[in-house]
Amino acid sequence: MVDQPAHVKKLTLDQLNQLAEEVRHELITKLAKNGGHLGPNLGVVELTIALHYVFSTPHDKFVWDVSHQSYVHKILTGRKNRFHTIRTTDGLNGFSLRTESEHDCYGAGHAGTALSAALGMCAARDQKKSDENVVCVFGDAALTNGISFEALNNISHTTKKFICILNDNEWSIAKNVGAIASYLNKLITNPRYNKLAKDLERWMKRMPKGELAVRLGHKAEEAIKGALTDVALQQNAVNVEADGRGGFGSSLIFEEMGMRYLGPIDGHNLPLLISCLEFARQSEGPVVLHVLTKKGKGFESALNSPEKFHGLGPYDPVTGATPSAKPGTPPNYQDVFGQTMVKLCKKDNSVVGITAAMPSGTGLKALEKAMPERYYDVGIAEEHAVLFAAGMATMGFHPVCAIYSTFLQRSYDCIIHDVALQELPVIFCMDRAGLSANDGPTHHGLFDIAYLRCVPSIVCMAPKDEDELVDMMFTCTLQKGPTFIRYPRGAAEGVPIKESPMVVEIGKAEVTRNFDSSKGKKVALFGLGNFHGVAKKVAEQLTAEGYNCAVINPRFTKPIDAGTTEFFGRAAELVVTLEDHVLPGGYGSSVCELLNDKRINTPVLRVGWPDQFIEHASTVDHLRNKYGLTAPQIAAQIKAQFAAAQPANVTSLSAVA
Ligand SMILES: Cc1ncc(C[n+]2csc(CCOP(=O)(O)OP(=O)(O)O)c2C)c(N)n1
Repeated sequence: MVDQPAHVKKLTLDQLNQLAEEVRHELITKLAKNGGHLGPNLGVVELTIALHYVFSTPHDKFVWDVSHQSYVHKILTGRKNRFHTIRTTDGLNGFSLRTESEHDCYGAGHAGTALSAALGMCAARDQKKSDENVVCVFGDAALTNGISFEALNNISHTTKKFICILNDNEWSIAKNVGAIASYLNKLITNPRYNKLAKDLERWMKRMPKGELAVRLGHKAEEAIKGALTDVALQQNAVNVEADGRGGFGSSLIFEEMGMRYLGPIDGHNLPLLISCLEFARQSEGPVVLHVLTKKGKGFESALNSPEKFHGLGPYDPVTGATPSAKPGTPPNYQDVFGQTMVKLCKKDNSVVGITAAMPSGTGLKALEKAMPERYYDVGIAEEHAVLFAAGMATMGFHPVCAIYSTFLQRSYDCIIHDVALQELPVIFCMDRAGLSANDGPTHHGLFDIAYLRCVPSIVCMAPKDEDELVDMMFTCTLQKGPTFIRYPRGAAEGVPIKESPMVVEIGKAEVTRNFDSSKGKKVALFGLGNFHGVAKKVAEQLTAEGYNCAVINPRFTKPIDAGTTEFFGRAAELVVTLEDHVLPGGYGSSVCELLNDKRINTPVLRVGWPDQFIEHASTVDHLRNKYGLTAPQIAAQIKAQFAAAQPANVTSLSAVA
């Protein structure tokens, strides 16, 4: 079994090609049950094998951007036996994870981080005067990210030895967009930039009898020459005027940044990849190797539908068919969002939709289809998306930024400095607020209430169901300042959506169940967003056990409803807050602050995620159960609160230490 880099190095070219076949089979068959990032990984099979052939991890460092394409690396670094567990409870993580393997030198999940992190490693190596090779693999879409350019700007000033691999498959999750995508296309098709063939040929000729060819067998040398000729022929056939402006531009951006550009090369040609990587390894000065790959290579359905197969749930490993939703399944929040955007845009000319490379994930694709002129995909550029929205808002628009809670973290300064400070009516729709169970900690949206709660003058909401989401979206379009709506991943509650949305009064909670006249202990349950449903279940159980429960749908995390909170704070014997968010700084914290400010002593039980990074798991239910967030577990906690003895009268520090 080939499952260690050392094994890869011993293989002949034929065996390496066979390994590529086997790895593809492993990816296609093992991911079928639970899903995963199939397409991107099928695209980097040869590249990853070649990397492990030429370099030696963990001594050498591979830094994968986003790292959703690191499955092949996992298979080749001792994790083949556990590969079928990927993205499931107690299984492998779907991204690089430092704690998972010594071969994962850097963790990721968000795009655009690899170049900077890898450059930091190079600087550390140079400081230490050690000799590790640092290889950074980043996608053509990750290159649209601002941080990538901040790193590129810095590389040649910082180190002499840095190997970047631009894995260009022309796709982000959707088709890559923007000027950088067009630029890369020019590089691929412009014969003037075909520098690799000359460089590489010269280098190969210098090798005594072709060292590489000796190792891989003579076929390798022929294959390399063949591939080089292919590249040259393909490029020569292209019209140099093809960009429509009399040429292809005048300079190579990477070379202007002080890096040596090699490419473009066929990223599925193993001997060519190996020789280029060997060449890059001995190069003096930072190098960018431009590798052309096909997302989904080796699986017809994935090749035909790169967007669907970028990341998906279970599928048929032969046909690629995915199961259709069971009849009666509620719509996903993202789809309700997308359809509502179309309706709002039709009614209100000031509304536009903005996505940062996530048209299908956010549901904004519906707007792209229905009203493309009101839709903007700005690439993987969340900061830019927010600033762009701010600019539009200054001109009377209500831009809707559809950005996952976790990715919006990156736009924090833009939210404060550009949107909030200028009181601009940008609307933020934060999907995946809460858990993204099989992705794990890089993708859970568990911090947004806390990071937004301290920003002055903004309004933040969380709907209890899809009908309220629509009401809230409509309400946001009527506001004069920034508004935020958080809602979870996946299926909504299955409630009917009203024909016409209603305005939600800002800062007003909804009491969905009041205390009754019974003599039971009074518990006020403030269930935020999707935890409103949990609060209702807790109330049902406790009521059956003789408690007197009220349930409140807070709707707003900023401003919270002071009147309703104060009323129930005074009326109840125990206040319980429930939220799909970390406890520190969350909604429960704001309730505690308010009750404290009003000198109300009613105890508060805060229910939410603990102060730690939550791991990945097969399902949300598994994690809720593990962390005590199911209705019966919460009911038990509430009963324990009443049963708990009064705190001792503390007179010395050591009594509490
Ligand atoms: C900051 C951030 N925004 C959005 C995403 C969602 N996302 C994951 S992969 C991806 C596309 C990456 O495309 P590319 O870098 O070209 O790599 P490929 O999948 O094509 O190999 C996107 C948008 C993310 N991971 N991080």
